[in-house]
Amino acid sequence: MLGQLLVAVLATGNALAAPAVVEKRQTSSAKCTNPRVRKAWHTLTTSEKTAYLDAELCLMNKPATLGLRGAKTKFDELTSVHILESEIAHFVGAFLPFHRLYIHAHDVSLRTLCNYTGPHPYWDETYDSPSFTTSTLFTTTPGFGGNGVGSAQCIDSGPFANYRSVLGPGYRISPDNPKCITRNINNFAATGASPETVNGCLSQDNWLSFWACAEGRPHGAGHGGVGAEMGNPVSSPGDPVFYLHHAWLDRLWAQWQDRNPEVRLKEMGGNNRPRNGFGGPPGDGGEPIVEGDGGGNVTTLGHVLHMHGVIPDATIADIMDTRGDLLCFEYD
Ligand SMILES: *[C@@H]1O[C@H](CO)[C@@H](O)[C@H](O)[C@H]1NC(C)=O
Ligand SMILES: *[C@@H]1O[C@H](CO)[C@@H](O)[C@H](O)[C@H]1NC(C)=O
Ligand SMILES: [Cu+2]
Repeated sequence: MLGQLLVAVLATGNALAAPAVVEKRQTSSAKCTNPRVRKAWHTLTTSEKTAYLDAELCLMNKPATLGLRGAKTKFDELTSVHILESEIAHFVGAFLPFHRLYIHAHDVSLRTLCNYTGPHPYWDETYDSPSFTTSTLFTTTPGFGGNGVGSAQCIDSGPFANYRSVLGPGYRISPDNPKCITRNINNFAATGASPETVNGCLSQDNWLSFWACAEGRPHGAGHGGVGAEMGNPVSSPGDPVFYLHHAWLDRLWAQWQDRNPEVRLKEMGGNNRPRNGFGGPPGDGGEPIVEGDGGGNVTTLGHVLHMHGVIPDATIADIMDTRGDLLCFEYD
């Protein structure tokens, strides 16, 4: 069923500039006959960029409905899901699976709550490496606005300059002191997204080594390179750039899977609890629960990914194939 590969070799004069996928599979799913295509931000038209930013603003203007700790808006609720799950969603086997479903929850929210019909964009950090400071993300033409300013590091340009949230940094909730979106954009971590680094991850031959590679320097690139809120492992989705960073990391996994789909669409493993501790949310009933691995501490395809009502929970098996029934998307 996965036997038929549509091989489309990308013609390129520069191998380093194109660590991209070289083959597109047909979908193996009965329901997913026409997958949505996720595209790189820098390739979107001005009107596509504006439509995406407007849809994000729409989530920021919709009141919360799920009663998740502290959340005031639908945008906050997504951040809350990440805060609640952060302890068992990082440095664990479910790291990439959790974030795949989580970015999908963001995409579904944009489409169902805000009538968004465009592609979920990703930040092609390889394209911008080694200079994140000159990325087309951090503009107003249109874009996500620029760097933080002053000692508070608040962004003061772009569509999200006026957004305030009571969530973060970290597990903190400040009902009386909602805070701005902060950034401290820098190029120190940008080499973690270099073509050499990314190709090094893509050439790993098993899941455990691929995951370790991906969660290392490529994952650290966007978080460290945007800095401030994005540098916080718990509350980083408070900066909407998060969703483009993690879509890019998810694309890396999808590209790696596409190199050997028969094996890699089923290949899972890793520990369920972070090895060196992560610190959990304060005792307010929101502690994350590891479920679906038969009580073991090894991550399996049965592992349940919790979305706290934003979208239904799903197992890792449900999200292994982006072109499967549940997700039904692919990367360009
Ligand atoms: C989305 O479309 C529906 C149906 O046309 C409309 O009722 C609703 O107001 C729209 N929502 C937004 C946020 O634009
Ligand atoms: C649990 O996971 C840790 C970390 O991966 C591993 O070292 C340990 O052997 C596991 N314990 C059991 C009982 O499987
Ligand atoms: Cu995360």
